[in-house]
Amino acid sequence: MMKLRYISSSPFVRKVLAVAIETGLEDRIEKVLTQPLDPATDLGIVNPLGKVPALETEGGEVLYDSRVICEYLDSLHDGIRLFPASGGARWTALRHQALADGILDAAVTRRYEEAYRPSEFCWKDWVERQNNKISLALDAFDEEADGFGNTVTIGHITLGCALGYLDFRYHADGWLASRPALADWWYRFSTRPSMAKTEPADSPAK
Ligand SMILES: N[C@@H](CCC(=O)N[C@@H](CS)C(=O)NCC(=O)O)C(=O)O
Repeated sequence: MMKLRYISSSPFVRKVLAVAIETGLEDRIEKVLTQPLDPATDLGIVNPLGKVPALETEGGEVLYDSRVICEYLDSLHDGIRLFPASGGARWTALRHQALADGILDAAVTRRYEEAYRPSEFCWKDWVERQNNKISLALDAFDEEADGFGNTVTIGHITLGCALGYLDFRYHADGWLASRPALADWWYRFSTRPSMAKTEPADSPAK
C-alpha cells in the first residue's frame, strides 16, 4: 500500500485523491491524517517542507509535492494519461496546472493571512494582491473554458480543485458569477466521481 499524508480541507491533497480515482488507484492508497500546523506533527520527518500532501510509495520513497505525486500516480496505470506524454497537449496541461496551482497558492496564502495571523497583523493589501491574482487567473480560464470539451488532464483536475476550494472558503465572493463559460464547465465537471467524492471538509484537529 502507498501511504498519503492528508487533511480533508487541503486542495493540494484533493488533487492527489482525484487523480487516484481517475486512474483507478484509490484502493492502493492508505490515508494518514496529518495536521501540518500541529506543532507536534511528525510531518517534517517525511517532508522537510512540512506540507501535505506527501506520499510514501510502495518502495518506501516519500514523494512531494502534489505535482510530483500526481505525475507519479499517472505513471502507474494503463488508461489515458492525465499528463499527456509530449507535444502541445502536454504544455497546455502543465500550464493549466500551473495557473490553477497559482490560484490555490494565492487562496491558501489569503487563508493563512485571515484565519491564522492575529487580526491586528493582518495585511489587507497583501490579501487584496492575492485576490487580484485569483481574479485574473479565473478570467484567463473563463476565456479558454469553451474549448475544454470533455477532455480531462491534470490541468482540469487542478482547476476543479481550485474552484472547489474557492467555493469552500470564499463562497460569498461569488467567483463564478461573472464567468459564465467557466461556470458551465464546472457545473459539468464537478459531477465526475473524482470531484464529487473528494469535496473539501475541515478535518478534526488530530
Ligand atoms: N506546492 C504544494 C503546496 C502544498 C501546501 O501548501 N499544503 C498546505 C495545506 S493546503 C500545507 O501543508 N501547509 C503547511 C505549511 O505551509 O507549513 C503542493 O502542490 O503540494
